[in-house]
Amino acid sequence: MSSITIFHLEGRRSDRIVWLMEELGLPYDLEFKRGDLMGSMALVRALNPVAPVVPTVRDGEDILTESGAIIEVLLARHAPGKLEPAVTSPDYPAHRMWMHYAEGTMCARLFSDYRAWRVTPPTARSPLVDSEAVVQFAEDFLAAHPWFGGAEFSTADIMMKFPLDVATRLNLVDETLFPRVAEWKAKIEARAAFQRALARARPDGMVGALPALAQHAPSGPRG
Ligand SMILES: N[C@@H](CCC(=O)N[C@@H](CS)C(=O)NCC(=O)O)C(=O)O
Repeated sequence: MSSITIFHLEGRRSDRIVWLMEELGLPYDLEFKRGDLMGSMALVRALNPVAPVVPTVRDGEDILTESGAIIEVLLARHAPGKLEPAVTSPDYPAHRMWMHYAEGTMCARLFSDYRAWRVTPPTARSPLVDSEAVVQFAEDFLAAHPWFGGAEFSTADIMMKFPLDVATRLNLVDETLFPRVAEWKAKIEARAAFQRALARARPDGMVGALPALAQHAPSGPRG
């Protein structure tokens, strides 16, 4: 048994931690009920009844939640200096920003639009920062940088794959408007570690996928 156990739901944010471990070549145990999201959640609830969310990771005596923080803790403890730019690198500030943007802004905006647009399909773009605006921000960054961490593949890419998949899979944005994001996804999906992670984390593909929206907001200027 490894000291690191990942409590997992197929196709959800815990994929990030499985992928991280595959990129690092570190051993880990994976806990989930194959094809049974409710059964997998029951395992998490038994471990962490107060805050049952996925991913939850047991690292020795510690129970860790929040995927970005889990990645930072696992790297600092088990692979210092790997998969992130040094603090002295010019890439460091952007890497940190994307590490936190993925959940703090991108997932927040995507899921808020998803919930609202499922109830009332949008006829106009929001004057606020909406799904198209957050994906455009990513597209613009990738026009000038090969990876979200700058020059090299990093944990910022691991954080950003989930929301950028959500944006297109759930039809929150028109995928054809974001060719740099599409190229980046293709590069990610060609990585051997990503493919190993998929084989382990999603042996049956997506399980219980949320339905795609019938309609997203019309693209173009906001307001
Ligand atoms: N910001 C958190 C989000 C965690 C989260 O919401 N995970 C979802 C699965 S992707 C979950 O646990 N859903 C079950 C629930 O909210 O009851 C993270 O990055 O870990």
